[in-house]
Amino acid sequence: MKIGTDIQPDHYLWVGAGDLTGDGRADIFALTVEEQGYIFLNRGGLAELDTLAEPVHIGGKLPDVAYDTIALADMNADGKTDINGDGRPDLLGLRQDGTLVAHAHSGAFDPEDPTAVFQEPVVVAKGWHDVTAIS
Ligand SMILES: [Ca+2]
Ligand SMILES: [Ca+2]
Repeated sequence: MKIGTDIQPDHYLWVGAGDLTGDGRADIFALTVEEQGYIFLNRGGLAELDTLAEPVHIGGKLPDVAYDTIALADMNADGKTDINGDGRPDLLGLRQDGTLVAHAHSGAFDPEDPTAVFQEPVVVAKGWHDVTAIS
C-alpha cells in the first residue's frame, strides 16, 4: 500500500510508526542517512495518497544527537510504543558512544511547535556498543 510519495528508501536509516498526535492514526518517524530526525504526520488514515504531510524536522546531528539507530519504544506487552506508560509513543535513540537515550512524548502535539512533541532526552542505559539495532 502506498501512503506517500518521494520517500527515497536509501535516504533513511530507520523508519517507524507511532501515533504522535493522539488522533488514532499512526504517524511516521524517520531517521535519515544524515542522522536527522523527521516526523511525517498522518493526515488521513491509509485510504489514499497524500496521507502523509510534509516531513517535519525534529532534530539531528548535533554533537550530542547523533544516533546509530533509533526506535519508537515498544516495551510493553500490549504493543503500545510507550516507555513510561502514559499511552503516548516515546522515542529511543542509541548514540554512537553507546548511550541509550529516551525522548518521552510530551503528552501533546502542537502543530505550531512540532519539535516540542518529544521531551529532552534522558539517558536510560550506557555501554550498548555492541548493539546495532533496537526495536
Ligand atoms: Ca497521529
Ligand atoms: Ca509514553
